[in-house]
Amino acid sequence: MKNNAQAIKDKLKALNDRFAIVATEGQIEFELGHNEVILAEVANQQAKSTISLHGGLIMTFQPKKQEPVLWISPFGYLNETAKSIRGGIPICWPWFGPHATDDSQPRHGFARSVLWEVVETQKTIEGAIQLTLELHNTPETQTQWPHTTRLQLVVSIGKQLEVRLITHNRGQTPFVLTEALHTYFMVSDVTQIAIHGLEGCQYLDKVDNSTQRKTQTGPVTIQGETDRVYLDTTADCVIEDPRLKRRIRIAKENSRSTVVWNPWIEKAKAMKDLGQIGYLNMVCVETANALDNAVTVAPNEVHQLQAVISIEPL
Ligand code: TA6
Repeated sequence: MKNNAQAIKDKLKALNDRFAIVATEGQIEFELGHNEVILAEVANQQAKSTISLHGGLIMTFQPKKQEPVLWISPFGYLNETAKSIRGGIPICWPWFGPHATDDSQPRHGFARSVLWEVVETQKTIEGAIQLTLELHNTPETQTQWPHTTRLQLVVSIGKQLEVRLITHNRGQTPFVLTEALHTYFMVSDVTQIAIHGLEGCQYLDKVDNSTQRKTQTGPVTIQGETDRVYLDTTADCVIEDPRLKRRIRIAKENSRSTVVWNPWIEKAKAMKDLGQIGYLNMVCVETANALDNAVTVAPNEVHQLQAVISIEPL
């Protein structure tokens, strides 16, 4: 146990020696969080953010003089199956939802529940801090995903939050993946918000067993359990939050699906890590490629899923 603690301390020191940027106008440092998870703490003139190396989870993002943009469980422990802390931006990869053929595989893939490696930190000319994490094949992931891939997560923290999930196919054969930046947004009261951008889109409604395609009329509002995969949409989404007097804009690239999820009261109770009223303060609007929008990546090709999250006054 002592050796393990020392090994983590040594790792932390090595990360800080190599990757920390300490400057008055912008910095990134590595610290130890709960359960000995290493966290990247970013703070600059424009925003602050915490990113966990466990799962590459962007836990928080808060632009200067603004309320937090992401919702994160106040019960910030790794959940009962140690998949991920609920909240922030879990990475669903290389599949979204249940595995297509094997129920014993974890929901939403394995990227959110394994350790990522830091490969680069830098300060951009705009003054943002950029952190690049990488996930390599291991003997364990190879059994779940028998393809030679390099997965990178590039996170840029500035006035806006930019997230790029980059899949490199380093093998000899094409593969098909589904994926999502499963983003939990903080809202004042989920029953009072409106999500724009999906008007006229077709969606599969998991609450209605996804039996038929439905068409969205008007903005999405949440008045009960909501679990929808909107297909064939590349549009920006905007969460309008009158009480917080803000709009959250989610602009995306190389994403053809948007998932909207709120578990509502009963499911939230069963989940334990949402708390009594957690469901009221969160909504997931996920930049995704799911179901029919699965992506094929040819050998030596790179696929880059991107979301840019920014705040506008209302
Ligand atoms: O993206 C929506 C969804 O697939 C829902 O069906 C819901 O269960 C949610 O993700 C959370 O999944 P998790 O495995 O993190 O509990």
